[in-house]
Amino acid sequence: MTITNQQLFERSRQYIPGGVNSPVRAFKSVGGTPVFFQHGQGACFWDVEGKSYIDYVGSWGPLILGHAHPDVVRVVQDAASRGTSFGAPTAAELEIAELLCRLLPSLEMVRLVSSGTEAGMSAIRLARGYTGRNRIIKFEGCYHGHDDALLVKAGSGALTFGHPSSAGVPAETVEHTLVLDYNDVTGVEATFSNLGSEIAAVIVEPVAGNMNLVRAAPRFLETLRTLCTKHGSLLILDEVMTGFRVGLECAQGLYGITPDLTILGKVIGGGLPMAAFGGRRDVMECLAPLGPVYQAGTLSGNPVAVAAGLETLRQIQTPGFFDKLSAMTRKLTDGLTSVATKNEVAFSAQAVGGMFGIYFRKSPPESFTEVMESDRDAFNCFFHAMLKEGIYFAPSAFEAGFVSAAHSDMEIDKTLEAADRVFSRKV
Ligand code: KE4
Repeated sequence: MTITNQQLFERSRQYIPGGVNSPVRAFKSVGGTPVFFQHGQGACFWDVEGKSYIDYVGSWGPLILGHAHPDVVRVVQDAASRGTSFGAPTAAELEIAELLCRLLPSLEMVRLVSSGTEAGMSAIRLARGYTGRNRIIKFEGCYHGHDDALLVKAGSGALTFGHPSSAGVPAETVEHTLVLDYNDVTGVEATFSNLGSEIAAVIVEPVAGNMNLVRAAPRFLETLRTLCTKHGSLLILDEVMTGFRVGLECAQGLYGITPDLTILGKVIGGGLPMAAFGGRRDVMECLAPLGPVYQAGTLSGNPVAVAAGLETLRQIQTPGFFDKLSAMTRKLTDGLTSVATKNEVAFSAQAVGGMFGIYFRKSPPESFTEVMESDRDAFNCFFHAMLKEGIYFAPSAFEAGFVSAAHSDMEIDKTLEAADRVFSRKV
Protein backbone atom coordinates (compact mmCIF):
# COMPACT_ATOMS: atom_id res chain seq x y z
CA MET A 1 0.00 0.00 0.00
CA THR A 2 1.58 3.33 -1.09
CA ILE A 3 2.03 5.73 1.77
CA THR A 4 0.34 9.11 1.19
CA ASN A 5 1.54 12.71 1.62
CA GLN A 6 -1.10 13.13 4.34
CA GLN A 7 0.09 10.08 6.26
CA LEU A 8 3.73 11.20 6.10
CA PHE A 9 2.76 14.71 7.17
CA GLU A 10 0.77 13.46 10.16
CA ARG A 11 3.67 11.25 11.29
CA SER A 12 6.34 13.89 10.61
CA ARG A 13 4.52 16.36 12.82
CA GLN A 14 5.09 14.01 15.74
CA TYR A 15 8.85 14.23 15.42
CA ILE A 16 9.66 17.42 13.49
CA PRO A 17 8.16 20.82 14.44
CA GLY A 18 5.41 21.47 11.89
CA GLY A 19 6.50 18.32 10.10
CA VAL A 20 9.20 20.22 8.22
CA ASN A 21 12.81 21.26 8.54
CA SER A 22 12.17 24.72 7.16
CA PRO A 23 8.91 26.63 7.77
CA VAL A 24 8.02 27.64 4.21
CA ARG A 25 7.76 23.93 3.27
CA ALA A 26 4.77 23.48 5.60
CA PHE A 27 2.24 25.07 3.19
CA LYS A 28 1.09 27.29 6.08
CA SER A 29 0.78 30.29 3.76
CA VAL A 30 -1.27 28.44 1.11
CA GLY A 31 -3.01 25.86 3.31
CA GLY A 32 -3.35 22.17 2.63
CA THR A 33 -0.94 19.26 2.98
CA PRO A 34 2.68 19.59 1.92
CA VAL A 35 3.85 17.30 -0.86
CA PHE A 36 6.55 14.82 0.15
CA PHE A 37 8.95 14.18 -2.74
CA GLN A 38 11.02 11.09 -3.33
CA HIS A 39 12.67 11.46 -6.75
CA GLY A 40 13.60 14.23 -9.14
CA GLN A 41 14.89 14.26 -12.70
CA GLY A 42 15.47 17.33 -14.84
CA ALA A 43 12.56 19.79 -14.65
CA CYS A 44 10.32 17.36 -12.77
CA PHE A 45 10.00 15.54 -9.50
CA TRP A 46 7.70 12.85 -8.13
CA ASP A 47 5.90 12.67 -4.79
CA VAL A 48 5.55 9.60 -2.58
CA GLU A 49 2.22 8.81 -4.26
CA GLY A 50 3.91 8.64 -7.65
CA LYS A 51 2.45 11.90 -8.98
CA SER A 52 4.80 13.98 -11.10
CA TYR A 53 5.15 17.76 -11.02
CA ILE A 54 6.94 20.34 -13.13
CA ASP A 55 9.14 22.07 -10.54
CA TYR A 56 9.35 25.90 -10.43
CA VAL A 57 10.98 26.00 -6.98
CA GLY A 58 14.16 24.05 -7.71
CA SER A 59 14.94 23.68 -3.99
CA TRP A 60 14.49 27.50 -3.72
CA GLY A 61 17.10 28.26 -6.35
CA PRO A 62 20.07 25.85 -6.17
CA LEU A 63 18.90 23.48 -8.93
CA ILE A 64 19.72 25.71 -11.90
CA LEU A 65 20.67 22.56 -13.87
CA GLY A 66 17.50 20.72 -12.79
CA HIS A 67 17.13 17.65 -10.59
CA ALA A 68 19.83 14.92 -10.57
CA HIS A 69 21.91 16.34 -13.41
CA PRO A 70 24.04 13.33 -14.46
CA ASP A 71 27.32 15.25 -14.38
CA VAL A 72 26.59 16.63 -10.91
CA VAL A 73 25.59 13.18 -9.63
CA ARG A 74 28.77 11.70 -11.11
CA VAL A 75 31.15 14.19 -9.46
CA VAL A 76 29.30 13.91 -6.13
CA GLN A 77 29.60 10.11 -6.18
CA ASP A 78 33.26 10.38 -7.16
CA ALA A 79 34.05 12.90 -4.40
CA ALA A 80 32.17 10.90 -1.77
CA SER A 81 34.04 7.74 -2.73
CA ARG A 82 37.29 9.53 -1.84
CA GLY A 83 36.05 10.75 1.54
CA THR A 84 33.07 12.89 2.58
CA SER A 85 34.97 15.35 4.78
CA PHE A 86 38.50 16.00 5.96
CA GLY A 87 38.24 19.02 8.24
CA ALA A 88 41.42 20.15 6.55
CA PRO A 89 42.19 22.21 3.45
CA THR A 90 41.70 20.64 0.02
CA ALA A 91 42.76 21.69 -3.48
CA ALA A 92 39.11 21.76 -4.55
CA GLU A 93 38.35 24.56 -2.07
CA LEU A 94 41.15 26.58 -3.65
CA GLU A 95 39.76 25.78 -7.11
CA ILE A 96 36.26 27.04 -6.31
CA ALA A 97 37.63 30.09 -4.47
CA GLU A 98 39.75 31.01 -7.51
CA LEU A 99 36.75 30.43 -9.79
CA LEU A 100 34.39 32.60 -7.72
CA CYS A 101 36.98 35.39 -7.59
CA ARG A 102 37.46 35.12 -11.34
CA LEU A 103 33.74 35.20 -12.09
CA LEU A 104 33.00 38.07 -9.67
CA PRO A 105 35.57 40.91 -9.91
CA SER A 106 34.42 42.36 -6.56
CA LEU A 107 35.63 39.19 -4.82
CA GLU A 108 39.30 39.54 -3.95
CA MET A 109 38.98 36.86 -1.28
CA VAL A 110 36.21 34.45 -0.30
CA ARG A 111 35.37 32.12 2.56
CA LEU A 112 33.13 29.09 2.18
CA VAL A 113 30.40 28.26 4.69
CA SER A 114 27.44 25.84 4.75
CA SER A 115 24.38 28.06 4.42
CA GLY A 116 23.25 31.50 3.33
CA THR A 117 22.39 32.30 6.95
CA GLU A 118 25.97 31.56 7.97
CA ALA A 119 27.27 33.72 5.13
CA GLY A 120 25.03 36.65 6.09
CA MET A 121 25.77 36.33 9.81
CA SER A 122 29.51 36.22 9.14
CA ALA A 123 29.45 39.16 6.74
CA ILE A 124 27.62 41.33 9.29
CA ARG A 125 30.11 40.41 12.04
CA LEU A 126 33.01 41.09 9.66
CA ALA A 127 31.61 44.49 8.66
CA ARG A 128 31.19 45.44 12.31
CA GLY A 129 34.69 44.19 13.13
CA TYR A 130 36.27 46.01 10.20
CA THR A 131 34.51 49.35 10.79
CA GLY A 132 34.37 49.24 14.58
CA ARG A 133 30.73 50.31 14.28
CA ASN A 134 27.56 48.47 15.36
CA ARG A 135 24.64 49.87 13.38
CA ILE A 136 23.41 48.05 10.27
CA ILE A 137 20.69 48.82 7.75
CA LYS A 138 18.42 46.22 6.17
CA PHE A 139 15.20 46.61 4.21
CA GLU A 140 11.68 45.46 4.97
CA GLY A 141 10.79 42.41 2.89
CA CYS A 142 14.39 41.35 2.39
CA TYR A 143 15.52 38.10 4.03
CA HIS A 144 19.15 37.30 4.73
CA GLY A 145 18.79 34.10 6.74
CA HIS A 146 17.80 33.67 10.37
CA ASP A 147 20.72 35.39 12.12
CA ASP A 148 19.37 37.15 15.23
CA ALA A 149 20.58 40.59 14.14
CA LEU A 150 18.61 40.27 10.91
CA LEU A 151 15.33 38.88 12.30
CA VAL A 152 13.94 42.38 12.59
CA LYS A 153 10.79 44.14 11.58
CA ALA A 154 10.51 47.83 10.90
CA GLY A 155 10.26 50.11 13.87
CA SER A 156 7.36 52.54 14.20
CA GLY A 157 9.10 55.59 12.72
CA ALA A 158 11.53 55.97 9.85
CA LEU A 159 14.50 56.45 12.13
CA THR A 160 13.56 54.08 14.92
CA PHE A 161 15.47 50.88 15.25
CA GLY A 162 14.01 47.50 14.55
CA HIS A 163 12.00 45.22 16.77
CA PRO A 164 12.57 41.45 16.81
CA SER A 165 10.51 39.61 14.19
CA SER A 166 10.99 36.34 16.05
CA ALA A 167 10.58 35.15 19.62
CA GLY A 168 13.88 34.38 21.25
CA VAL A 169 15.65 37.42 19.81
CA PRO A 170 16.51 39.84 22.63
CA ALA A 171 15.63 43.47 21.88
CA GLU A 172 19.24 44.41 22.58
CA THR A 173 20.37 42.16 19.75
CA VAL A 174 18.47 44.16 17.17
CA GLU A 175 18.75 47.59 18.70
CA HIS A 176 21.52 48.40 16.22
CA THR A 177 19.52 47.21 13.21
CA LEU A 178 17.60 49.82 11.27
CA VAL A 179 14.88 48.65 8.87
CA LEU A 180 14.16 50.93 5.92
CA ASP A 181 11.85 50.70 2.92
CA TYR A 182 13.19 48.90 -0.16
CA ASN A 183 13.71 51.27 -3.11
CA ASP A 184 13.16 54.30 -0.86
CA VAL A 185 16.09 56.57 -1.78
CA THR A 186 14.84 59.45 0.37
CA GLY A 187 14.69 57.26 3.46
CA VAL A 188 18.23 56.01 2.90
CA GLU A 189 19.54 59.56 2.38
CA ALA A 190 17.83 60.79 5.56
CA THR A 191 19.22 57.90 7.59
CA PHE A 192 22.77 58.39 6.41
CA SER A 193 22.61 62.15 6.97
CA ASN A 194 21.62 61.43 10.58
CA LEU A 195 23.69 58.36 11.39
CA GLY A 196 26.16 57.84 8.57
CA SER A 197 29.26 57.81 10.77
CA GLU A 198 27.73 55.08 12.96
CA ILE A 199 26.69 52.67 10.21
CA ALA A 200 28.85 49.58 9.78
CA ALA A 201 27.01 48.17 6.78
CA VAL A 202 23.98 48.10 4.57
CA ILE A 203 22.79 44.63 3.54
CA VAL A 204 20.39 44.35 0.62
CA GLU A 205 19.09 41.86 -1.93
CA PRO A 206 19.91 43.52 -5.28
CA VAL A 207 16.87 41.77 -6.72
CA ALA A 208 14.60 40.96 -3.82
CA GLY A 209 13.26 37.41 -3.90
CA ASN A 210 11.81 37.02 -0.41
CA MET A 211 8.84 39.32 -0.71
CA ASN A 212 8.15 37.74 -4.08
CA LEU A 213 10.40 39.22 -6.79
CA VAL A 214 10.92 42.99 -6.54
CA ARG A 215 13.63 44.61 -8.65
CA ALA A 216 15.84 47.23 -7.06
CA ALA A 217 15.61 50.56 -8.86
CA PRO A 218 19.07 51.33 -10.29
CA ARG A 219 19.10 54.70 -8.46
CA PHE A 220 18.41 52.88 -5.16
CA LEU A 221 21.51 50.68 -5.43
CA GLU A 222 23.60 53.56 -6.80
CA THR A 223 22.60 55.68 -3.82
CA LEU A 224 23.52 52.90 -1.39
CA ARG A 225 26.92 52.58 -3.04
CA THR A 226 27.57 56.34 -2.99
CA LEU A 227 26.49 56.81 0.62
CA CYS A 228 28.39 53.78 1.91
CA THR A 229 31.54 55.08 0.23
CA LYS A 230 30.99 58.60 1.56
CA HIS A 231 30.43 57.48 5.16
CA GLY A 232 32.90 54.60 5.36
CA SER A 233 30.15 51.98 5.65
CA LEU A 234 30.31 48.65 3.84
CA LEU A 235 27.81 47.71 1.14
CA ILE A 236 26.90 44.02 1.40
CA LEU A 237 24.98 42.58 -1.55
CA ASP A 238 23.05 39.48 -0.58
CA GLU A 239 23.33 37.41 -3.75
CA VAL A 240 22.43 34.10 -2.13
CA MET A 241 19.44 33.92 -4.47
CA THR A 242 20.54 36.14 -7.38
CA GLY A 243 24.12 34.88 -7.51
CA PHE A 244 24.67 32.96 -10.77
CA ARG A 245 20.87 32.85 -11.10
CA VAL A 246 20.16 36.17 -12.81
CA GLY A 247 23.29 35.93 -14.93
CA LEU A 248 26.93 34.79 -14.88
CA GLU A 249 27.93 38.23 -13.59
CA CYS A 250 25.23 38.06 -10.89
CA ALA A 251 23.03 41.03 -10.01
CA GLN A 252 26.05 43.20 -9.25
CA GLY A 253 27.08 42.79 -12.87
CA LEU A 254 23.58 43.53 -14.17
CA TYR A 255 23.45 46.75 -12.15
CA GLY A 256 27.13 47.69 -12.46
CA ILE A 257 27.46 48.01 -8.67
CA THR A 258 30.65 46.98 -6.87
CA PRO A 259 29.86 45.90 -3.29
CA ASP A 260 32.40 45.72 -0.50
CA LEU A 261 31.13 42.26 0.43
CA THR A 262 28.89 39.74 -1.33
CA ILE A 263 27.13 36.75 0.13
CA LEU A 264 26.44 33.75 -2.10
CA GLY A 265 24.69 30.41 -1.73
CA LYS A 266 22.18 28.14 -3.47
CA VAL A 267 23.55 27.78 -7.06
CA ILE A 268 27.19 27.67 -5.91
CA GLY A 269 26.47 24.47 -4.01
CA GLY A 270 24.55 22.82 -6.85
CA GLY A 271 21.97 21.49 -4.38
CA LEU A 272 24.41 20.58 -1.59
CA PRO A 273 24.99 22.64 1.57
CA MET A 274 27.39 25.37 0.51
CA ALA A 275 27.47 29.17 0.65
CA ALA A 276 30.16 31.81 0.73
CA PHE A 277 30.97 35.38 1.61
CA GLY A 278 33.74 37.48 0.12
CA GLY A 279 34.88 40.82 -1.16
CA ARG A 280 37.59 43.40 -0.49
CA ARG A 281 40.91 41.90 0.60
CA ASP A 282 41.47 44.51 3.32
CA VAL A 283 38.11 43.58 4.82
CA MET A 284 38.42 39.80 4.44
CA GLU A 285 41.87 39.81 6.05
CA CYS A 286 40.21 40.84 9.31
CA LEU A 287 38.94 37.26 9.55
CA ALA A 288 40.53 34.65 11.79
CA PRO A 289 43.14 33.26 11.64
CA LEU A 290 44.59 36.48 10.16
CA GLY A 291 42.55 39.04 12.03
CA PRO A 292 40.33 39.58 15.07
CA VAL A 293 36.93 38.63 13.58
CA TYR A 294 36.18 35.03 14.45
CA GLN A 295 34.31 32.75 12.03
CA ALA A 296 34.51 28.97 11.65
CA GLY A 297 32.69 25.83 10.46
CA THR A 298 33.22 22.08 10.76
CA LEU A 299 31.96 21.36 7.25
CA SER A 300 32.94 24.63 5.59
CA GLY A 301 34.28 23.86 2.11
CA ASN A 302 33.03 20.28 2.32
CA PRO A 303 34.61 18.34 -0.58
CA VAL A 304 31.34 16.72 -1.75
CA ALA A 305 29.49 20.04 -1.75
CA VAL A 306 32.42 21.75 -3.45
CA ALA A 307 32.40 19.08 -6.16
CA ALA A 308 28.70 19.71 -6.86
CA GLY A 309 29.30 23.47 -6.84
CA LEU A 310 32.29 23.29 -9.16
CA GLU A 311 30.39 21.18 -11.71
CA THR A 312 27.39 23.48 -11.57
CA LEU A 313 29.55 26.58 -12.00
CA ARG A 314 31.36 24.85 -14.87
CA GLN A 315 28.10 24.07 -16.67
CA ILE A 316 26.61 27.57 -16.34
CA GLN A 317 29.64 29.06 -18.09
CA THR A 318 28.62 27.28 -21.30
CA PRO A 319 28.23 29.99 -23.97
CA GLY A 320 24.56 31.01 -24.25
CA PHE A 321 23.53 29.27 -21.02
CA PHE A 322 21.89 32.35 -19.51
CA ASP A 323 20.47 33.60 -22.81
CA LYS A 324 18.59 30.31 -23.12
CA LEU A 325 17.57 30.20 -19.45
CA SER A 326 16.36 33.82 -19.52
CA ALA A 327 14.41 33.22 -22.73
CA MET A 328 12.69 30.14 -21.25
CA THR A 329 11.85 32.06 -18.07
CA ARG A 330 10.46 34.94 -20.11
CA LYS A 331 8.40 32.50 -22.17
CA LEU A 332 6.81 31.36 -18.90
CA THR A 333 6.12 34.82 -17.49
CA ASP A 334 4.92 36.32 -20.78
CA GLY A 335 2.77 33.25 -21.42
CA LEU A 336 1.16 33.35 -17.97
CA THR A 337 0.45 37.06 -18.39
CA SER A 338 -1.21 36.54 -21.77
CA VAL A 339 -3.46 33.68 -20.64
CA ALA A 340 -4.43 35.71 -17.56
CA THR A 341 -5.24 38.71 -19.74
CA LYS A 342 -7.25 36.49 -22.11
CA ASN A 343 -9.28 35.32 -19.09
CA GLU A 344 -9.51 38.83 -17.60
CA VAL A 345 -7.64 37.89 -14.43
CA ALA A 346 -5.76 40.69 -12.63
CA PHE A 347 -2.29 39.22 -12.94
CA SER A 348 1.27 40.27 -13.79
CA ALA A 349 4.66 38.58 -13.91
CA GLN A 350 8.29 39.37 -14.52
CA ALA A 351 11.56 37.51 -15.03
CA VAL A 352 15.14 38.38 -14.18
CA GLY A 353 17.43 35.76 -15.69
CA GLY A 354 16.32 32.38 -14.37
CA MET A 355 14.13 33.71 -11.55
CA PHE A 356 10.62 35.10 -11.77
CA GLY A 357 7.73 36.63 -9.87
CA ILE A 358 4.01 36.11 -10.43
CA TYR A 359 1.54 38.55 -8.88
CA PHE A 360 -2.21 38.77 -8.57
CA ARG A 361 -2.18 42.51 -9.18
CA LYS A 362 -2.19 44.47 -12.45
CA SER A 363 1.53 45.30 -12.49
CA PRO A 364 4.70 43.99 -10.84
CA PRO A 365 5.21 45.54 -7.39
CA GLU A 366 8.05 48.00 -6.87
CA SER A 367 7.90 48.09 -3.07
CA PHE A 368 7.00 45.96 -0.06
CA THR A 369 3.75 47.93 0.30
CA GLU A 370 2.77 47.12 -3.27
CA VAL A 371 3.58 43.45 -2.74
CA MET A 372 1.20 43.41 0.22
CA GLU A 373 -1.55 44.79 -2.04
CA SER A 374 -1.47 41.60 -4.14
CA ASP A 375 -4.49 39.27 -3.95
CA ARG A 376 -3.14 36.55 -1.68
CA ASP A 377 -6.34 34.47 -1.80
CA ALA A 378 -6.25 34.44 -5.59
CA PHE A 379 -2.64 33.25 -5.46
CA ASN A 380 -3.52 30.47 -3.03
CA CYS A 381 -6.38 29.27 -5.26
CA PHE A 382 -4.06 29.40 -8.29
CA PHE A 383 -1.34 27.53 -6.40
CA HIS A 384 -3.61 24.62 -5.46
CA ALA A 385 -5.33 24.47 -8.85
CA MET A 386 -1.95 24.30 -10.57
CA LEU A 387 -0.74 21.72 -8.04
CA LYS A 388 -3.66 19.51 -9.11
CA GLU A 389 -2.49 20.01 -12.70
CA GLY A 390 0.97 18.75 -11.72
CA ILE A 391 2.62 22.17 -11.66
CA TYR A 392 4.58 23.05 -8.49
CA PHE A 393 5.02 26.76 -7.77
CA ALA A 394 6.46 28.12 -4.52
CA PRO A 395 3.89 27.51 -1.73
CA SER A 396 3.73 31.20 -0.82
CA ALA A 397 2.64 34.42 -2.54
CA PHE A 398 5.79 36.01 -1.14
CA GLU A 399 8.44 33.87 -2.81
CA ALA A 400 10.19 34.02 -6.16
CA GLY A 401 10.11 31.13 -8.62
CA PHE A 402 12.89 29.48 -10.58
CA VAL A 403 13.37 27.89 -13.99
CA SER A 404 16.20 25.46 -14.68
CA ALA A 405 18.22 24.63 -17.77
CA ALA A 406 16.25 21.36 -17.83
CA HIS A 407 12.94 23.18 -18.48
CA SER A 408 12.10 22.96 -22.18
CA ASP A 409 9.28 24.25 -24.39
CA MET A 410 7.35 21.13 -23.45
CA GLU A 411 7.22 21.95 -19.75
CA ILE A 412 6.48 25.61 -20.35
CA ASP A 413 3.71 24.85 -22.86
CA LYS A 414 2.17 22.30 -20.48
CA THR A 415 2.26 24.91 -17.69
CA LEU A 416 0.58 27.55 -19.88
CA GLU A 417 -2.14 25.13 -21.02
CA ALA A 418 -2.82 24.27 -17.36
CA ALA A 419 -2.87 27.97 -16.42
CA ASP A 420 -5.36 28.68 -19.21
CA ARG A 421 -7.70 26.03 -17.81
CA VAL A 422 -7.24 27.37 -14.28
CA PHE A 423 -7.65 31.05 -15.19
CA SER A 424 -10.74 30.28 -17.32
CA ARG A 425 -12.33 28.96 -14.15
CA LYS A 426 -11.65 32.42 -12.65
CA VAL A 427 -9.16 31.46 -9.98
P1 KE4 B 1 19.88 29.62 3.84
O1 KE4 B 1 20.37 29.80 5.25
O2 KE4 B 1 18.40 29.19 3.78
O3 KE4 B 1 20.79 28.74 3.00
O4 KE4 B 1 19.95 31.05 3.10
C1 KE4 B 1 19.31 32.15 3.69
C2 KE4 B 1 19.03 33.19 2.61
C3 KE4 B 1 19.83 34.32 2.56
N1 KE4 B 1 19.64 35.27 1.62
C4 KE4 B 1 18.65 35.14 0.70
C5 KE4 B 1 18.46 36.23 -0.33
C6 KE4 B 1 17.80 34.01 0.71
O5 KE4 B 1 16.80 33.91 -0.21
C7 KE4 B 1 17.98 33.01 1.68
C8 KE4 B 1 17.09 31.79 1.78
N2 KE4 B 1 15.97 31.77 0.89
C9 KE4 B 1 14.84 30.98 1.30
C10 KE4 B 1 13.75 31.16 0.24
N3 KE4 B 1 13.02 32.34 0.42
C11 KE4 B 1 15.19 29.55 1.50
C12 KE4 B 1 14.00 28.63 1.70
C13 KE4 B 1 13.79 28.29 3.14
O6 KE4 B 1 13.91 29.18 4.02
O7 KE4 B 1 13.45 27.10 3.39
